[in-house]
Amino acid sequence: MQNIVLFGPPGAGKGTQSEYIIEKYGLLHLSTGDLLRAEIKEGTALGLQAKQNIDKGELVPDAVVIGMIENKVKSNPDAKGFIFDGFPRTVAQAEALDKLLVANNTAISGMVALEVEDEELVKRLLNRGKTSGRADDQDEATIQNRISVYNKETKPVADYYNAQGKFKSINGIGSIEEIFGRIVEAIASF
Ligand code: B4P
Repeated sequence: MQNIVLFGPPGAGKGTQSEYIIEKYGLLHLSTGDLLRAEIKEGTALGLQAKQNIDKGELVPDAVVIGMIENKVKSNPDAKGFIFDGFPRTVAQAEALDKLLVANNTAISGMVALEVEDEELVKRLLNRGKTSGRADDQDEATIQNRISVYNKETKPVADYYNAQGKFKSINGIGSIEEIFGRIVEAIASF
């Protein structure tokens, strides 16, 4: 089974590149951002709680996202593998994911990190905010908060996989096709 984590700051292109990865490798796409936005759209209790965190640029509590991923992994026993997009975002989430995969007789193959500088992230997200309708993309202070939460809580996840020899970092600036080419090279090295 091939299980890839796509990593990077908000707006680095994780969602964008995931679509190409799914098509090439036939993996199942698990985006915690998409799953949470679907809960918000349906107006579930989980969605209402998550919306309060997301709109402020904060992370949703670990237990909530870990529970969602557990359900998805367990309900897809025949998947060829998974692309984890935007998850894990804390070391506690990474530890929970490792345990979950071991229980399912599999493991993470590797993590690919997209490197993009802050100024470009802000530009991309404000630009997406013009059409996405996402409150967290529309206000520069909220975007800056998302970037600082990433630096504090999410960046250590890269060290977690690096310590396991499962980390590759690539340049996330360039055309979508160029970046995808770099991702394919990184995946081939796992
Ligand atoms: P996510 O939905 O994961 O999204 P994201 O970080 O905004 O963006 P992504 O990197 O996928 O960007 P995209 O490809 O779309 O998270 C949203 C929120 O949900 C979080 O802030 C948090 O509150 C919550 N959440 C999610 N997962 C969680 C977890 N595990 N734990 C706790 N909370 C969680 O690209 C962005 C823009 O850039 C697009 O407009 C795109 O067109 C553009 N773009 C992409 N590639 C480009 C390129 N090469 N050049 C120029 N522009 C490009």
